[in-house]
Amino acid sequence: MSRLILALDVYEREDALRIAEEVRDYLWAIKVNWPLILGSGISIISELKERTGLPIIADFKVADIPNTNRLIAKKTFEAGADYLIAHGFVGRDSIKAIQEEGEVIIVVEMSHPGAKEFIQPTVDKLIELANEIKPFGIIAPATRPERVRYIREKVDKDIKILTPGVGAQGGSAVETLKAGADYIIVGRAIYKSKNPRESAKKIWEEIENGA
Ligand code: U5P
Repeated sequence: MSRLILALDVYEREDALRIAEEVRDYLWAIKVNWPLILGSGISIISELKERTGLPIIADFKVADIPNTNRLIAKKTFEAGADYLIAHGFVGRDSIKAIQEEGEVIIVVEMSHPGAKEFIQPTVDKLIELANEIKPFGIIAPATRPERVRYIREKVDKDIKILTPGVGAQGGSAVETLKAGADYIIVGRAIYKSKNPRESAKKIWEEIENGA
């Protein structure tokens, strides 16, 4: 099974469906984020699922009180999403409210430079939270393989590590997998390329040969 996840951050429905169909053979899942939902509506989730047959990860980075998290989660899973990404820093009760509706993925450390300001100092507590409530997976930064290694050592083996930051943000798929990541998330390096299928194939081959 592939270990590549496409971050499909385009606005237009037609672009999203075309790119998804072109690259689906090299993917484990498709991640949708606010740009696509705001551009094309929530129905794009079920359309992508029908066209590709792949799991859909809704990267809404939900960060609210338990009741609002539950309301958001309910609609997201009803729309066909298989996983919902949420922030852990809002506390256990907020995450548990999502888990009552479906599978959650918790952000433990983000990939951008600013993640060092507030999120990185909180990582140990977020790992503790993950080990306690056992989400499907957690998000860790492909831009900092040494942090992926640190997180992998501390987080339970059965919790998957999903890592954005490969390609446009400078991270390497092979280095990130060697550090212990389970899945690589790639957006611009695929959907902005002249030939998304070829670009996805190249990264898939790198993953298969290098990990
Ligand atoms: N994403 C990150 N870093 C994080 C969490 C999520 O890049 O720490 C998301 C972005 O919002 C985007 C994708 O959807 O992963 C990465 O896209 P790209 O940099 O490969 O284009």
